[in-house]
Amino acid sequence: MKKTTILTALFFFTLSAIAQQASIAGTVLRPDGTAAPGALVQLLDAQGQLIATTTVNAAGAYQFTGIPTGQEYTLVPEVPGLPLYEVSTLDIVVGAQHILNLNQLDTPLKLVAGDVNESGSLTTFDLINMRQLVLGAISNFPRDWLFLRTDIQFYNDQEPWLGFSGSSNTLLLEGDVAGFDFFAIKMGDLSW
Ligand SMILES: [Ca+2]
Repeated sequence: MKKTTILTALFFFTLSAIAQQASIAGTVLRPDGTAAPGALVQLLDAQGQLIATTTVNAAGAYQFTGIPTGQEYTLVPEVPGLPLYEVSTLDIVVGAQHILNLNQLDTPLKLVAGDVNESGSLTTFDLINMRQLVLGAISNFPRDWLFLRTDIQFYNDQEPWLGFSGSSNTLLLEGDVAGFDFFAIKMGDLSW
Protein backbone atom coordinates (compact mmCIF):
# COMPACT_ATOMS: atom_id res chain seq x y z
CA MET A 1 0.00 0.00 0.00
CA LYS A 2 2.78 2.36 0.97
CA LYS A 3 4.74 1.48 -2.16
CA THR A 4 1.71 2.25 -4.32
CA THR A 5 1.32 5.65 -2.69
CA ILE A 6 4.92 6.52 -3.38
CA LEU A 7 4.63 5.33 -6.97
CA THR A 8 1.45 7.33 -7.39
CA ALA A 9 3.12 10.40 -5.95
CA LEU A 10 6.09 9.90 -8.26
CA PHE A 11 3.77 9.48 -11.22
CA PHE A 12 1.95 12.76 -10.56
CA PHE A 13 5.19 14.54 -9.75
CA THR A 14 6.55 13.46 -13.12
CA LEU A 15 3.35 14.55 -14.88
CA SER A 16 3.38 17.98 -13.28
CA ALA A 17 7.10 18.36 -14.02
CA ILE A 18 6.39 17.66 -17.68
CA ALA A 19 3.42 20.03 -17.75
CA GLN A 20 5.40 22.93 -16.34
CA GLN A 21 7.22 23.63 -19.57
CA ALA A 22 6.02 23.76 -23.14
CA SER A 23 7.02 24.90 -26.60
CA ILE A 24 5.67 27.36 -29.13
CA ALA A 25 6.35 26.78 -32.81
CA GLY A 26 5.29 28.39 -36.04
CA THR A 27 6.41 30.15 -39.19
CA VAL A 28 7.15 33.68 -40.34
CA LEU A 29 6.72 33.72 -44.11
CA ARG A 30 5.74 36.19 -46.78
CA PRO A 31 2.17 35.66 -48.08
CA ASP A 32 3.51 33.90 -51.20
CA GLY A 33 5.30 31.37 -48.98
CA THR A 34 8.79 32.74 -49.51
CA ALA A 35 11.12 33.57 -46.66
CA ALA A 36 11.35 36.99 -45.03
CA PRO A 37 15.13 37.45 -44.95
CA GLY A 38 16.62 37.57 -41.48
CA ALA A 39 13.26 37.22 -39.75
CA LEU A 40 13.35 36.67 -36.01
CA VAL A 41 10.75 36.24 -33.29
CA GLN A 42 10.83 37.76 -29.83
CA LEU A 43 9.09 36.12 -26.89
CA LEU A 44 7.74 38.53 -24.28
CA ASP A 45 6.23 37.68 -20.91
CA ALA A 46 2.99 39.11 -19.51
CA GLN A 47 4.87 42.20 -18.31
CA GLY A 48 6.25 42.81 -21.80
CA GLN A 49 9.77 41.79 -20.78
CA LEU A 50 11.86 40.10 -23.47
CA ILE A 51 12.50 36.47 -22.51
CA ALA A 52 14.05 35.06 -25.65
CA THR A 53 14.73 35.75 -29.30
CA THR A 54 15.05 33.19 -32.06
CA THR A 55 15.70 33.44 -35.77
CA VAL A 56 13.61 31.56 -38.29
CA ASN A 57 15.28 28.82 -40.32
CA ALA A 58 15.49 28.63 -44.12
CA ALA A 59 11.94 27.26 -44.24
CA GLY A 60 10.67 30.21 -42.21
CA ALA A 61 10.08 28.08 -39.10
CA TYR A 62 10.83 29.00 -35.52
CA GLN A 63 10.45 27.31 -32.14
CA PHE A 64 10.77 28.24 -28.49
CA THR A 65 11.15 25.37 -26.04
CA GLY A 66 11.19 25.01 -22.27
CA ILE A 67 8.80 27.91 -21.62
CA PRO A 68 7.05 27.84 -18.24
CA THR A 69 3.32 27.16 -18.64
CA GLY A 70 0.40 28.84 -16.92
CA GLN A 71 1.45 32.31 -18.04
CA GLU A 72 0.66 34.69 -20.86
CA TYR A 73 3.17 35.34 -23.62
CA THR A 74 3.32 37.61 -26.63
CA LEU A 75 5.23 36.81 -29.80
CA VAL A 76 6.68 39.69 -31.78
CA PRO A 77 8.20 38.94 -35.20
CA GLU A 78 10.68 41.29 -36.74
CA VAL A 79 12.72 41.69 -39.92
CA PRO A 80 15.67 43.96 -39.30
CA GLY A 81 16.30 46.66 -41.89
CA LEU A 82 15.76 46.08 -45.58
CA PRO A 83 13.36 48.99 -46.33
CA LEU A 84 13.85 48.53 -50.09
CA TYR A 85 13.36 44.77 -50.12
CA GLU A 86 11.14 43.86 -53.10
CA VAL A 87 10.06 47.49 -53.60
CA SER A 88 10.66 48.87 -57.08
CA THR A 89 9.06 51.01 -59.77
CA LEU A 90 7.03 47.96 -60.76
CA ASP A 91 5.17 48.19 -57.44
CA ILE A 92 4.42 51.86 -58.08
CA VAL A 93 2.95 50.92 -61.47
CA VAL A 94 0.89 48.12 -59.91
CA GLY A 95 -0.38 50.53 -57.24
CA ALA A 96 -1.28 53.15 -59.86
CA GLN A 97 -3.20 50.56 -61.88
CA HIS A 98 -5.19 49.70 -58.77
CA ILE A 99 -5.99 53.32 -57.94
CA LEU A 100 -7.06 53.96 -61.56
CA ASN A 101 -9.28 50.84 -61.49
CA LEU A 102 -7.31 49.33 -64.37
CA ASN A 103 -6.12 46.28 -62.48
CA GLN A 104 -7.32 45.68 -58.92
CA LEU A 105 -4.97 44.22 -56.35
CA ASP A 106 -5.97 40.60 -55.86
CA THR A 107 -5.64 40.29 -52.08
CA PRO A 108 -6.42 42.57 -49.13
CA LEU A 109 -2.86 41.91 -47.92
CA LYS A 110 -1.57 43.85 -50.94
CA LEU A 111 -3.91 46.73 -50.13
CA VAL A 112 -2.49 46.79 -46.61
CA ALA A 113 1.06 46.60 -48.03
CA GLY A 114 0.30 49.53 -50.32
CA ASP A 115 -0.81 51.84 -47.55
CA VAL A 116 2.78 52.69 -46.76
CA ASN A 117 1.90 55.94 -44.96
CA GLU A 118 -0.68 54.04 -42.87
CA SER A 119 -3.44 56.51 -43.55
CA GLY A 120 -6.09 53.79 -43.81
CA SER A 121 -6.35 53.90 -47.60
CA LEU A 122 -4.23 53.32 -50.69
CA THR A 123 -3.86 56.60 -52.59
CA THR A 124 -1.42 58.50 -54.79
CA PHE A 125 0.23 59.76 -51.58
CA ASP A 126 1.40 56.21 -50.92
CA LEU A 127 2.77 55.99 -54.46
CA ILE A 128 4.64 59.25 -53.90
CA ASN A 129 6.19 57.79 -50.74
CA MET A 130 7.12 54.62 -52.61
CA ARG A 131 8.76 56.69 -55.35
CA GLN A 132 10.68 58.68 -52.73
CA LEU A 133 11.94 55.44 -51.20
CA VAL A 134 12.97 53.95 -54.54
CA LEU A 135 14.79 57.18 -55.45
CA GLY A 136 16.48 57.37 -52.05
CA ALA A 137 14.75 60.61 -51.04
CA ILE A 138 13.48 58.85 -47.91
CA SER A 139 15.16 55.89 -46.24
CA ASN A 140 12.15 54.23 -44.59
CA PHE A 141 8.39 54.02 -44.51
CA PRO A 142 6.82 54.61 -41.06
CA ARG A 143 7.07 50.82 -40.81
CA ASP A 144 8.89 48.60 -43.26
CA TRP A 145 7.38 45.23 -42.33
CA LEU A 146 3.98 44.35 -40.93
CA PHE A 147 3.25 41.01 -39.26
CA LEU A 148 -0.22 39.47 -39.18
CA ARG A 149 -1.42 36.10 -37.94
CA THR A 150 -2.12 33.87 -40.94
CA ASP A 151 -5.74 33.19 -39.94
CA ILE A 152 -6.61 36.87 -40.35
CA GLN A 153 -10.04 37.59 -41.87
CA PHE A 154 -10.82 41.12 -42.98
CA TYR A 155 -14.39 42.31 -42.53
CA ASN A 156 -14.20 43.75 -46.04
CA ASP A 157 -11.49 42.57 -48.42
CA GLN A 158 -11.80 45.77 -50.47
CA GLU A 159 -11.41 47.92 -47.35
CA PRO A 160 -9.11 45.91 -45.06
CA TRP A 161 -8.58 48.97 -42.86
CA LEU A 162 -12.17 48.66 -41.55
CA GLY A 163 -11.07 45.87 -39.26
CA PHE A 164 -10.31 42.19 -39.03
CA SER A 165 -10.65 39.12 -36.88
CA GLY A 166 -8.12 36.41 -36.19
CA SER A 167 -5.78 35.07 -33.59
CA SER A 168 -3.92 37.37 -31.26
CA ASN A 169 -0.13 37.55 -30.89
CA THR A 170 -0.72 36.80 -27.21
CA LEU A 171 -1.53 33.40 -25.75
CA LEU A 172 -1.95 31.72 -22.38
CA LEU A 173 0.52 28.84 -22.56
CA GLU A 174 -1.02 25.62 -21.24
CA GLY A 175 0.83 23.07 -23.38
CA ASP A 176 2.81 22.73 -26.58
CA VAL A 177 1.58 25.11 -29.26
CA ALA A 178 2.20 24.55 -32.98
CA GLY A 179 1.11 26.58 -35.97
CA PHE A 180 1.61 29.97 -34.36
CA ASP A 181 2.16 31.40 -37.83
CA PHE A 182 2.67 34.91 -39.13
CA PHE A 183 2.55 36.63 -42.50
CA ALA A 184 5.49 38.97 -43.00
CA ILE A 185 4.20 41.80 -45.19
CA LYS A 186 6.79 44.02 -46.83
CA MET A 187 5.26 47.48 -46.99
CA GLY A 188 5.33 48.80 -50.53
CA ASP A 189 5.66 45.40 -52.20
CA LEU A 190 2.51 44.92 -54.30
CA SER A 191 3.82 42.47 -56.89
CA TRP A 192 4.35 39.15 -55.16
CA1 LIG B 1 -2.18 55.58 -47.56
